[in-house]
Amino acid sequence: MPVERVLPSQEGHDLIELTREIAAKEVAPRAAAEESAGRFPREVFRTLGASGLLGLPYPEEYGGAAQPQEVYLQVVEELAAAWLAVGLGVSVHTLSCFPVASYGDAAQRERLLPAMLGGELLGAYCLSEPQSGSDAAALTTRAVRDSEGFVVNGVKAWTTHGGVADFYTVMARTSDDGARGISCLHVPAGTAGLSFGAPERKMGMRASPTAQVRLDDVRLPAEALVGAEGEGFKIAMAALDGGRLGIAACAVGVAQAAYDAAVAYARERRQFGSRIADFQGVGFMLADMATTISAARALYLDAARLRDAGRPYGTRAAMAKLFATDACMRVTTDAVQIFGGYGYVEDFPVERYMREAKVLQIVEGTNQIQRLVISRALARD
Ligand code: COS
Repeated sequence: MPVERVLPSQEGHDLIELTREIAAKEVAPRAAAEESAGRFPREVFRTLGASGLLGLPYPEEYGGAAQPQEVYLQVVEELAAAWLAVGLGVSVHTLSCFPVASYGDAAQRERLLPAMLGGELLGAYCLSEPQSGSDAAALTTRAVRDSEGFVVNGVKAWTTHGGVADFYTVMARTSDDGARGISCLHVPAGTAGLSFGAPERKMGMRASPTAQVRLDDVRLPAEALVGAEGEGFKIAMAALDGGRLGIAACAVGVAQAAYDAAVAYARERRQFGSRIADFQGVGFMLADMATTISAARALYLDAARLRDAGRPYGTRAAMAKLFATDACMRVTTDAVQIFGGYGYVEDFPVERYMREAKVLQIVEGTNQIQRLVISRALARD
C-alpha cells in the first residue's frame, strides 16, 4: 500500500505520482544488484533531472520547480524508499546547490544554476576533512588569494559523489580567524589539481561513491567565491540545516520500506498454525514500527513547514534528523528480526535496509551533534 500523503497542492500530488512511477520502473528494480556491484547509477539522476525532480525547491527562473520543502522532502522520501543511494543522492545534490542558489550573485546563479537543476551537473558537498568532522570549523584546506583568484590546497573527506560529481561545493580557509575565516568555493570537476581517493569500502550504500577529494594547487577564478569571503561557515551550516531535513526524509523512506517488507512477510509466514502477524509479539512490534514511522514523518514535515513559512527551523530540523534516523535504525533492526533467519541473508532486502540505516545516524552531523545543536538552542532561548 502506498503511503497516504496530504500534499498542499495538486501539483504536489502529481509530483509524488511521477516520483512513484519512476521509482517503481527505474529505481527500485535495480537497487539490490547495483548495491552488490557497487555501481553508481548516474543515468538515474539524468532521468530525474529531465523529469524536473532535481531542482524542486529552487526558483523556476533557473530551472527549478519552486516547490515547498514539504513536497520536495516527500519526493526524497519516496526515492529513498526505493533506493537510498538515489534519495540521498538527490538530497546531497540539493545541499550542494544551496550556496549558489541562496548566496550566489546574479551572474553565478544565471551561469550555474540551470545546468545544476536540470540534471546535467551533479553536485558534491565538501566540508569534512580527515581531521575535522564534527568540529567542522577546524578545517584546514586553504584558499590563498592571488591576482587572478584563489589557489587551493587541502584534502576533503567522506565526500558523497566524490569522483563522479560535476561540481564540488568546497569550504576552505581564507584566513586564520576560526569559523569566520572560512569561505565557500565552487569547483568544477576537471579543474587541474583536483583528484580523488579510491571509493571508501562501506558497510552499505556501496552504489553511492564516498571518497576523499584532494586539491593540489587548484587555481580558481575570483568568481568561484560564493557569498562573501569569510561567510563560508554560516553558508555551510545553513546548507546543513536543510540537508538534515533531507536525511530525515531518507530515514523515513528506508524505515517505511523495511516496515512494508516486514508486514507483508508477517502476513504470509505461518508458524504454529497461524500467521506470525497474529502473534502479539510480532503484531506489537509492527504497531510500534508503524507508529514510530508516522511520528518521524510528522516531525520532518513540521520542520519543513516552518521553513516554508520563512521561520527559523534549524533546531526542529536537528530534532527531525535525530528522531528519524534513530527510528530508522530501530525499525530496520526489528524488520530483520521479524524475517528471522531470512532477514539476515541477501535474498531479502531487509539486511540492506539495516546497513543503510546506520549511516544515516552518522552523516550530516552525527546524532550526538544534533543533540548539541538542540541543547545549545534550548540553553540560548
Ligand atoms: N545557520 C547559520 N549560521 C550558523 C548556524 C546555522 N545553522 N550554526 C552556527 N552558525 C554561525 C554562528 O552564528 C556563529 O556565527 P558568529 O561567529 O557570527 O557568531 C558561527 O556560525 C560559529 O558557530 P558556533 O560557534 O556554533 O560553531 P561551532 O564551532 O561551535 O560548531 C557545530 C557548531 C558543532 C554545530 C557545527 O560545527 C556542526 O554542525 N558540526 C557538524 C558538522 C557536520 O554536520 N558535518 C557533516 C558533514 S557534511 S560533509
